[in-house]
Amino acid sequence: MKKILTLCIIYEHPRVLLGMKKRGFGQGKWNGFGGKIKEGETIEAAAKRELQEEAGIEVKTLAEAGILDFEFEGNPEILEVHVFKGQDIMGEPLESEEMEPKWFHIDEIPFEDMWPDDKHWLPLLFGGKKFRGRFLFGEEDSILDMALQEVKEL
Ligand code: 6U4
Repeated sequence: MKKILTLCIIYEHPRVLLGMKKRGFGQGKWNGFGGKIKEGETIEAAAKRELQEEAGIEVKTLAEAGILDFEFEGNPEILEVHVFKGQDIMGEPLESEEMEPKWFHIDEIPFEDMWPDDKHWLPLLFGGKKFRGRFLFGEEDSILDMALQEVKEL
């Protein structure tokens, strides 16, 4: 069972836009913006819609940076997360019911309050690399196993 999700990191050097997730999956963590794909929607269209819904912004430039599979021990469901890098935003980020957006300096990313996989792949995204990865999570979101590699094409 695979569930496809989007995740969008806005990176306009040297600032990075993250959102504090206020509810649902990943609550209490700083994260990119994203969510599920709706029927009939492309993955990129879903990424753009979630940016609008969760942060109130549009982006001129959006490129897929990586694909990550997340698995949870004892759970057959795999989350296939399509990670996008966005820049040239239009509008000011606005708080939504789901997210409180905030700009961070690239040297001050709050990794300790993020999903623990982020510190592994975010540097690749910042460096303009493409990547594929797989993370297996155990209790309290600890990483039990991981594989991550840079790829030429996704
Ligand atoms: P709804 O139904 O909107 O409440 P919710 O349960 O909040 O859904 P949703 O749709 O916001 O979930 O999707 C979860 C988001 O979390 C997606 O953008 C993907 C992201 N995500 C999931 N696992 C992650 C992980 N290990 N690392 C990460 N982001 C992750 O950086």
